[in-house]
Amino acid sequence: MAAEVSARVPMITLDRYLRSMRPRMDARLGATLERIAVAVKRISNELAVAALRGELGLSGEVNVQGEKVMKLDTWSNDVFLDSFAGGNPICTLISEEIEEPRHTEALHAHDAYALMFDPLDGSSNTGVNGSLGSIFAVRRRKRGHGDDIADTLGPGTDQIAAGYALYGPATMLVWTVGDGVNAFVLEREIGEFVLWRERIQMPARGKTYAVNQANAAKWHPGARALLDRLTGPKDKGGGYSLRYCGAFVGDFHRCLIDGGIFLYPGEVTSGGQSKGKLRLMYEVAPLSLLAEQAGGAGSTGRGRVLDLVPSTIHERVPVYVGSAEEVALAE
Ligand code: FBP
Repeated sequence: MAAEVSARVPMITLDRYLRSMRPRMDARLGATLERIAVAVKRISNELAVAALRGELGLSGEVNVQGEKVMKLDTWSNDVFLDSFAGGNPICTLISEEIEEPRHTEALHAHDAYALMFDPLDGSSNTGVNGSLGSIFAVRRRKRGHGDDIADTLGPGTDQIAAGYALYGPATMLVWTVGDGVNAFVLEREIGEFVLWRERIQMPARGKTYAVNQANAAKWHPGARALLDRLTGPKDKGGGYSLRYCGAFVGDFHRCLIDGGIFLYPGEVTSGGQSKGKLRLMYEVAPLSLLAEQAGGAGSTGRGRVLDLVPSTIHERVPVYVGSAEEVALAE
């Protein structure tokens, strides 16, 4: 009994861990991650009872992407906006659910960051109690920025922090500030995120691939060739199993822990190559930074995601992300 109890005593909470990273990590970045953690706790609690509160299903709205918005998309978006309403240190908010960037009222002297986020990833899973997530990234804003957000439209290497929350059997918060990937689990008894693993290394090679195979006929032949290889005979580099949960975060997390690859290829249209479905600024670039920080990779199929310079905040890109060997094969 004594051994069992003492084994559970060391508990490194998120705030304690962030404080231990100072001064090599900017305190404002720590404050931002703590605010995100509060938003994630609120969303996690709400998801657990949303069905009982009649909050599943469509809100009747259509977002800037032309997608039908779930009630929980809107709710989660409001929680993120509320968490950063007062500015300091976030002065610009870019969300999947809002057409234009939202600038916070009070511009404090040391406001210097923009937060881009997907408040509820995998929202088609809300009605079926499937995996869901939130994705975020932080970028610096130059002084005297105002409403012109050109300074946030740099390559993914400009991200100074990125991460996601995974709402599964456990709620997890996984993030990087450019110094490895750390994962925390929500300890509901005390309402704190507790360190689970730090400096996670993604296996160089996996055994699974995640893709909506139903679109294969519309893909670039290279993407189909990849699928043929992964599903081909084991002795020819194949023998992979398909695992697809319908939430980018859930599929990415599997790659992070067990290796493998997630892909959402572009579709070849009469007008040439389409851009795929997923958004660069608040889905693909943040998870590609995490992949690289864990020894994996993120590619568009033609090159490194983090080198891409977006032209708009809601830009879509094809993505191949996960273990280094599979992403290299995809390219
Ligand atoms: P949102 O739910 O945030 O719009 O994200 C897009 C997404 O749901 C990803 O999470 C997921 O990987 C993909 O779309 C699923 O797309 P499809 O239904 O075409 O397989």
